[in-house]
Amino acid sequence: MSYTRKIMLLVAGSFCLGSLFAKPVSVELNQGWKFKQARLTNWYPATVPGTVHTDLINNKIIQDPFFRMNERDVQWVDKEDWIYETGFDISQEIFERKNIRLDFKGLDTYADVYLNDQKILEANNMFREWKVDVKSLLKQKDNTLKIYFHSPVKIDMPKWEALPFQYMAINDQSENGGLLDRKISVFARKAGYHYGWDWGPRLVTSGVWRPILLEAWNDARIENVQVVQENVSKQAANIRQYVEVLSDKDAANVTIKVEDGVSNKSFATIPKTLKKGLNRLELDFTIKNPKLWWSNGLGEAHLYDFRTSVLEGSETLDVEHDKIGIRSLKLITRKDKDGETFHFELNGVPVFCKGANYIPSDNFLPRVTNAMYDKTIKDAVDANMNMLRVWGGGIYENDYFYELCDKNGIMVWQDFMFACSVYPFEGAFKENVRQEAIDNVRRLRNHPCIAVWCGNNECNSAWFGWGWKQSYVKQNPEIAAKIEAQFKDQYFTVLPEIVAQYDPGASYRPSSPFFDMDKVEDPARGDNHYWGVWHAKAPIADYNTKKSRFFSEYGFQSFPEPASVKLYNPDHKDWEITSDVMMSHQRGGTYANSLIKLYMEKSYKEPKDIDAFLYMNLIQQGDAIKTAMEAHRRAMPYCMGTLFWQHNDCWPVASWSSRDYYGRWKAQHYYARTAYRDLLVSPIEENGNLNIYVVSDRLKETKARLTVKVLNMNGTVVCSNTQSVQVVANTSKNQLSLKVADLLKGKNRNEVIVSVVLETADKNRYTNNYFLASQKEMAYPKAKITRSISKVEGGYELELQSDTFARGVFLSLDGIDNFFEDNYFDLFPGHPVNVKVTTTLPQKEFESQLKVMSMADATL
Ligand code: BMA
Repeated sequence: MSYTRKIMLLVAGSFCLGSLFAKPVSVELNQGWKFKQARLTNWYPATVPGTVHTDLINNKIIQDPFFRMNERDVQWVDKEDWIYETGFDISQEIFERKNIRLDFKGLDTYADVYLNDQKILEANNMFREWKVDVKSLLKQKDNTLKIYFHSPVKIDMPKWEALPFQYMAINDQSENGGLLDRKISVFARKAGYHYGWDWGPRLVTSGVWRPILLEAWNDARIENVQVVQENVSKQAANIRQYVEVLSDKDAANVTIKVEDGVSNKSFATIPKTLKKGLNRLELDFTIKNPKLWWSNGLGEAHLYDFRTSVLEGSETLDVEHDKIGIRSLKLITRKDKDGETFHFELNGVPVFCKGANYIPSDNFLPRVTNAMYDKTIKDAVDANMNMLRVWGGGIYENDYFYELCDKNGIMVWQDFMFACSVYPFEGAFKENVRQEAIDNVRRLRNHPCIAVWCGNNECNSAWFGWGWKQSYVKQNPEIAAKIEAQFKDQYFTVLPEIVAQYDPGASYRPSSPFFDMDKVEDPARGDNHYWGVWHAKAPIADYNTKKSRFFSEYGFQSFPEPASVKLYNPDHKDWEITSDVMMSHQRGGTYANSLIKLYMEKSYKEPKDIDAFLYMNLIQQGDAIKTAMEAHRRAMPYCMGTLFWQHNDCWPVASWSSRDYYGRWKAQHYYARTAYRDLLVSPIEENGNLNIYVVSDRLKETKARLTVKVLNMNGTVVCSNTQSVQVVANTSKNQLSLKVADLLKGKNRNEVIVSVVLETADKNRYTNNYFLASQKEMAYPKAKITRSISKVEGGYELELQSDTFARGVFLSLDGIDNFFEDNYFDLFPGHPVNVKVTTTLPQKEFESQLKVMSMADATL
C-alpha cells in the first residue's frame, strides 16, 4: 500500500492586524504522516506523535503487546530501522517570516532528520529538544520532512562489543530481547524502563514521541523566561526574572513588561536595549503581600499568571505566560542530636511528605492522554498525597504533568534519568547528558512543584552498597577506578553544577537513597529505600521499628484484581500465577511469587481459589503498606516523609503499584487515602500496651475526642474508653496508652476488633481498626452482607449492611469504566455503609454484575 498526504499549514487568528502580524507563530506538524520499515517498500499511515509499535498495532501488523504473551512476538521491532515522512505546504504569511525553524520536542532516539532531502539533524537523545533553523530550505509548497530512525540495538551493540568490560544494568532484560547478556541500555539516552524492569516489559520503542513544531517570527522572540524567587515571605517576594530574547537586530527602544495576567497589575516595566543574537535581560522586582503557593492539605496552591511582554516602541514583539507559584521550598539537611534532618520546608514550615513513586504511565508514551494525566494526579490528590517522586528509570515528564502538580500542590522529587546502572560518562556521552540536563532543568525550573533535583535512582547504593564496586575491583581495579571516577564526575560535579547554574537556590541530591558518598544507607541521615520487608523477607512488623529520616521507597507486591486480569488474560484456565501468561506479567519472576506466598502463608488464611488468592493478595499488600505509612507518620518529626513504591504501572502486571495499569485503585490506594489524611489516628501494640497515636499535619492545634472501643464479631462492645485530646500542630503524639490485658476483658485476641475514632471539634471523623491477632488467627464468621441500591447521578449509591463483622469488604464490577468511592473496607454489624459507585451500567446489569465479598468468603 502506498500512502501519501499533504498538509497545508494555517495559522489561527487574524493576520490583518498590524501588531498581531509580528508575533511569533507556531504550528504542529502532526498531519499526513506515513511510515515504513526502512528496508521494505510499503508505506502505512502513522500517528505523530507516536511510536513505531503503536503504528504497527494500528495497522494490524503486530498485536497488542500487553495482551497475554504478545510481547515476545514483537522483539524484532527494535532491531529494524524505520522511516517516517510527511509532506506540507506553508501559508504565505508564515513563509514570509524572517525566521522559521523546526522545534523537535522529543525524538526517540537515534534519528536523522531530512527536510527536502537535506539532512538537518542527527538526534541521539530522547530527552533533549532540538531546534533547527530551516528558513533557507523551506519552499512554500511540497516540503518533505523525513525522519530515519536507526534501530537503537544496531547503534548501541557495537559500543558494547568494543569494550573489554560491561557497564552493569541489573534491570535490562537483554535475554528477552534476544541479545543474550548484552545489556546495551546504558549507552542510549532513552528511558531505562523501555529495556525492561522488574515491573515492566521489554519494548524498546522508536518514534516522534513529542510534538514537532514549525515556528516562525519576525525580528524578535522570547526564547525563555526564568523566574528566580530570591526571598519569599508573607510580606514580600523578591523576584529576579531573566528574559531571553532572540533578536535579528540591535534595538534601543525596547521595553520588557511583566504583569499579573489576571489582575493586569504591573509587576515591572523596564526599558532595555537588544543586541543582535540572544539577549539575557535581567529584571528585579518585588511582589508585596504575595499569595503563597502551598502543598496539598496545607492551603491553596495559588498560581500567578506572569505575563511577560517584549515591546519595541508600542509594538508587542512577543508575549509569554508562565504560571508561577510564589513559595520558598528547600530540603533541610541540618545536623541534629540524632544525626541530620531531612525534611522539606515550605514557606518556613517543615512539611511531612506523603506520597508515592511515579513511573511512566505506559510503555508507549505518546498514547498517555492529558485525561490520563488528570486522573494520575487526581488520584494522588484524592489519596491526600503532597509529593510524587518522578523516578530515574523513566522520563522527565511532559509539561502537563508538572502543570497539574503545580495546580494541585503536589511537590515533585525529580530524579535525573539514571537508575540501577553505571554509565559510560565520558566524551560525547557526557556532553549529551550535559545538554539533556540543561534542557530539562531550563524547561522545569519555573514550576513551583519542583522540590528537589536528584542525580539518580539507586546508582550510589548499587556501586557502594550492592557489591558492584568490589566485583569490578576483583575483575580489574583500573576499570573499577575508571567507572567510579565517571560516577563521581556525573553526580557530584556535572549535574549539581548544572542545577546550581540553571536553577539557583534549588536543592540537589546526588542519588536516592543517599546520605554520604562512599557509604550505604544510614537511618539517622538522608533518605532510605527500605526493602527489608519484601526483597529481604523481613516480617511486616519491621515497618514499625525500622527508622529513617525519610522513606523514599518501600513496597509490597500484588497482582491486579480479577476484573483487570481478565482484560490481559481472559482465559480463566491461565490465571494460576505460575501459568506462562501470568509469569510473563510478573517481572519479579518466581521469586516475587514466592514472596507473596510466603507472607500470605504466614499471616493470612489459605485462599480457596485463584480469585480469592488475588483478593487476599490485594488486602495483604494494603495491610502491609498501611502498617508502613502509619509507622512513618508516627515517627515524625524524626521521620519527615513516606513515599511508597509505586503510584502506577506502565502495563498490566503484578507489581508494587497501588493503582493498576487501567487506573483501578487497589486496596493499598484506598488505605493510603486514610493513612495520608491531615490527621491520623494510629493504634499500635507496644510492650503489652495499646498506644493510640494521633498525628497531625495541620498547622493549627485541634481539639478532639478520642474513643477506643473493643468489639465482638457480633458488634457488642467489650469495653470502651473516651477522652478529650489536644492535638498540637504538626506533631505526632501517643495520646492514650491502655493495657491490652485490660481491654480484652478475658476475651481471646482473635475474637475482638479494636475500633478507634477521633472526632474533631470541626466535625471531622477519623477512624482506624486494629487487630490484636494476625489475620490468619482472626476468627471471622461468614458474613451475610445485604445491599440496597439507589440510582444517583453518575451511577448508584449502595447501602451495605452486615450481620457480623466483615473484614475487607470487596466490591467489583467488570470492565474499567467504574469507580467505587470506597472499597476493601471493614463493616460492623449495625453500622451500614454507603458507597457511591460511578458507572454507566444500566441498573439491571449493575445489579447482576456487582460482586460483594469479604475475607471470610475467600477461605474454605
Ligand atoms: C526500587 C526501584 C526500582 C524497582 C523497585 C522494586 O528500588 O528503584 O528500581 O522497580 O525497587 O524492586
